[in-house]
Amino acid sequence: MGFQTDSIHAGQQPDPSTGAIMTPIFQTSTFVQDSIGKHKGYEYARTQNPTRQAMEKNIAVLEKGKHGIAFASGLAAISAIIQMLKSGDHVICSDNVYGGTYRVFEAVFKKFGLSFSFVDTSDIEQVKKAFTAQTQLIFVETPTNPMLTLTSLSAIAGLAREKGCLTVVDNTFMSPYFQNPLTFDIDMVVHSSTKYLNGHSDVVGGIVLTRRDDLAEKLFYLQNAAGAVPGPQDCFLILRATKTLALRMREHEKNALAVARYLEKHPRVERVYYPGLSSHPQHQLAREQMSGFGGIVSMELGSLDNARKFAEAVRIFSLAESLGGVESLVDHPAIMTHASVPREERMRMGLTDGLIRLSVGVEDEEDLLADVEQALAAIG
Ligand code: P1T
Repeated sequence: MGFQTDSIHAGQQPDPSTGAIMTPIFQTSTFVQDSIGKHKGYEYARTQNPTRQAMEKNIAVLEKGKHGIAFASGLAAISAIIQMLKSGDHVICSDNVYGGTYRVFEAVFKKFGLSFSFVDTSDIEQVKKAFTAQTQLIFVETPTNPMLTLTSLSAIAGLAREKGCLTVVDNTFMSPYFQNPLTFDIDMVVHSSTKYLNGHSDVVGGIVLTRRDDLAEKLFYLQNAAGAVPGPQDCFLILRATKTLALRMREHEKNALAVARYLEKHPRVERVYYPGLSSHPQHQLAREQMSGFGGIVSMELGSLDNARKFAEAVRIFSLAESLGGVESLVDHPAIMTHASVPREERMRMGLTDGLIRLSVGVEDEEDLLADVEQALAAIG
């Protein structure tokens, strides 16, 4: 089936007891059993919930996977992946990941004897060098948040096969509509479904997708055993939202490309980061492994003062953390989303105090361009 047909139908059937075309919100914590140990496949709502299962199956199909395992947030999903490891294991991670991902690895999991090397995974030689005898996992964000740097999916998958370790790609920025890492032989994909999958800035959620039965079994075990599950209403909202994912992503991309092209010509903007621009150093790789370029554009405004003036002047864009909703947002990564990354690390990656990240929404293109124009003029 095509992506849009799957997004509307996969994982869902009319409710057998009523014919309701939409999967009901099974707002229940437990399920009545016919006799001791005799039940309809549902025992307790941390373990199984029909609304959650429909959402998991739907997104598994969209990511060209077999299993979806949902969590209460993107970070809960990432944490479940790390919980598959044991004390002493080593993880190689992209140096520019979401600040919260960096923080949970460094401030939480390190205490349990795991170690993490943050390297520029866009350079496969650096990944090779980071291997130790204990390396069990490579965690890649591509494109990265917020520098929009790409890592070659086939290079990472090939190296991991050679070395016998697992691979994870955080595909939050592209959504399953523009990139499917599992088709490149990546073992697991993770999403903050808070972002494009839900798309309406009213749910926090996360999900892991995989083709491998052995990994799914471990993740379902951790979902129940550690218990960071999403509630049924949030699952319903995400399931509703994926029906329009393709439509939204096409509009996000159209507007983002228009904004990026406008910014590229503006004298106040020192640099624009967007994989859809031919000036992006990895534009060719973007064309090879993604079917589009997404809705996030970052730009260098030269100083914190300029960034602050821009963020205060926007009228349609709102200054807020998060991304991927239908409404446009502005983020200042250094002080907001990536504050937990040490300053030297940030500077090395170009994540400066003058960097602004735009999550370009699906409002009218001309209104967004006019807003950006007047906000840049406010810099003076
Ligand atoms: O917020 P949560 O649902 O827990 O997801 C964490 C997460 C994971 N991966 C990526 C690539 C992300 O961007 C995020 C969350 N990011 C933001 C809140 C942000 O504004 O960048």
